[in-house]
Amino acid sequence: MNTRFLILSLFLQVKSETYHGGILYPRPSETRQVVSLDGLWNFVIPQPNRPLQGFDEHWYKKNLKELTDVEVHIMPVPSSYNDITTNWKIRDHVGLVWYDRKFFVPKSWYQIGRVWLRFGSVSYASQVWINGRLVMGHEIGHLPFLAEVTDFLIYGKENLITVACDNTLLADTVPQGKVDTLETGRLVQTYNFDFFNYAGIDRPVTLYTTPKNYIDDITVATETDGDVGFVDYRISYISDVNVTCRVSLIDKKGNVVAKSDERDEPYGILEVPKANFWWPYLMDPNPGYLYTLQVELLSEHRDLIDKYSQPIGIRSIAWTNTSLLINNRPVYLHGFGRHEDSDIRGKGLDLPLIIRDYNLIRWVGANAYRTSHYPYAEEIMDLADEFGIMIIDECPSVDTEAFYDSLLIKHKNSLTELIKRDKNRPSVIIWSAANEPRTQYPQALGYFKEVINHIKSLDITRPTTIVEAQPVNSVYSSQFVDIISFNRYNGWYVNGGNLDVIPLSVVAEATAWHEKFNKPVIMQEYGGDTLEGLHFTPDFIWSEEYQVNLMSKHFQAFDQLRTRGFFIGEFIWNFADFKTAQTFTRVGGNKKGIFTRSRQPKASAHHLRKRYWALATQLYNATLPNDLYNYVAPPVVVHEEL
Ligand code: GCB
Repeated sequence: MNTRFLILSLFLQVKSETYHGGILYPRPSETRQVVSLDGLWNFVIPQPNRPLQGFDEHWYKKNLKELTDVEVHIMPVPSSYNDITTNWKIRDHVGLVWYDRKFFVPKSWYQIGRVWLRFGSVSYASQVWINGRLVMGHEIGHLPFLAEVTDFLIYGKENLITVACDNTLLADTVPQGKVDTLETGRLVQTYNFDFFNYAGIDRPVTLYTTPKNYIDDITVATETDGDVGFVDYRISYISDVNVTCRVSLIDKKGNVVAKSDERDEPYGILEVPKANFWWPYLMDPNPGYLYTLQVELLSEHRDLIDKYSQPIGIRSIAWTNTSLLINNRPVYLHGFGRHEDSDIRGKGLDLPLIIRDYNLIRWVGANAYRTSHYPYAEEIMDLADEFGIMIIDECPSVDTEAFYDSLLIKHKNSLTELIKRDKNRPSVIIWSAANEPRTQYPQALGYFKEVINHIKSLDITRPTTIVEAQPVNSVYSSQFVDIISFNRYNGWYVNGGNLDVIPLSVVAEATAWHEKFNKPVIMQEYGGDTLEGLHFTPDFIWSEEYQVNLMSKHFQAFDQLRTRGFFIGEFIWNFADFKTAQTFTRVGGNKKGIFTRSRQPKASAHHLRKRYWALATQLYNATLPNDLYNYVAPPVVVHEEL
């Protein structure tokens, strides 16, 4: 039996009540309070032969801790649940799992206005109850969702929150998967994408308040002209009284540098003379400059009703058929494909890990990465804004094999939610509609035409891409995008063991993509699996030497391509080793990282660091770090012949 059928049918019943407003990140202010529900939750998996046990027995009305015929675990939130216990049946479970915890709501919140419940993400589908009453449902992982819960709470008392979470992937989920039944009757989840299908409440859970009349959403677009910055804003609010919106732009020192005029309309353009532009890392000594857009909802008598502060960066993006420009300067992207992945917590948000990752990204001299193959946590994106790392923001569509109408609807929904979430981020410079769909099928034509049109209907300020893996002459999709992206594993899946062929193949393929579509081209993935500590000279596949030499051959190709004017980026696969499904082609996961899964450098990381810093020096005059090269000998002095 497929457990998803039930959860989805219930899901449909609540769908019409699902919240359709903005999904602003919960931030405390003079008018808003935020309380975290992260911590240790109770966790239960139904009995193996009773996948719907939780629904049959109304677990959402009970304390999971008191159940007697199932094992109750303690589960940290946020985290993926798969690798926390010692039980493979939990790691490989397919279908519903249940979480609950108690929490206290202060009496002072009674009639405070509104109380909201927000999940950073739950993978894959979920339903949420408070005190036994269904509050909301959400499908598609890696994206936030929220609902107003004012009338569901008991004020000044303990409350119960219950979450049912279903990790099943089918033909019409984003991403697609398939459920098979083994001879023993156990369900197994299969999928073609190459990362472990981690599940659970993997991002923060927050309860927060807003006044009854409140700021619902903020949309910002910025432009630059000389040293003047322009901030175009639109505020949406919910109010049953007449209100105005006072908008102020505040710099890092706390000075108000621009503000709305006396009419305080919910839209307008702020002009910032001598603006500090948001620059990418290494392009400017002061990258990632962020202002605060302070929005105040005011009553007719100018009393403060609600206040929300949104970080923004002032920058422009433009693109031609050969280049991508930030603040009117062409950029060359040098970075990675990545994953949200680490030991034990899986895809769960982990602050020490994400700070370590950004320290490594900056150490290695990368200026960009792609959120392969799904949207990353908002806390991760905040750091990209702050450090000036350029992001290709990918929705969760990966390895789509068949194009159904029902899938198209969900694919578009995932983009609606992603763009709603990330539209104000200066770091986001390209929307990626999908990774490696089977675009050689004619159905891909109508499908991707609609997907790209959908993105354009939501945001025309950023270019779009689809990351292709099919040969250039067989794709039905890339005609619709602004920037061509392709993945190719020369020296690995293609011509494994034959590194000498790489420069020729890469130059030929990148050139063919440009000639066919007349658009800028990025190589989004190249690389080879490498077991740290395995050494061979001459190089041999899987060794550290092989990975280094495979990279050098690509660097030669990239440098040739850079002279041709249309090649705008190189992304190695992958930043770090990561877990995959169990298969004979993967030894403990995918090992194409230049860092290990515990974030230590392989030889390739040192090698890549020399290239990325050399590029930054050549292109943007960045100063080389003084530990880039180890001392070997005094510089060789060449004596002129007498
Ligand atoms: C790809 C995929 C990526 C895989 C990678 C590999 O083309 O986009 O998800 O992990 O190849 O290592 O096979």
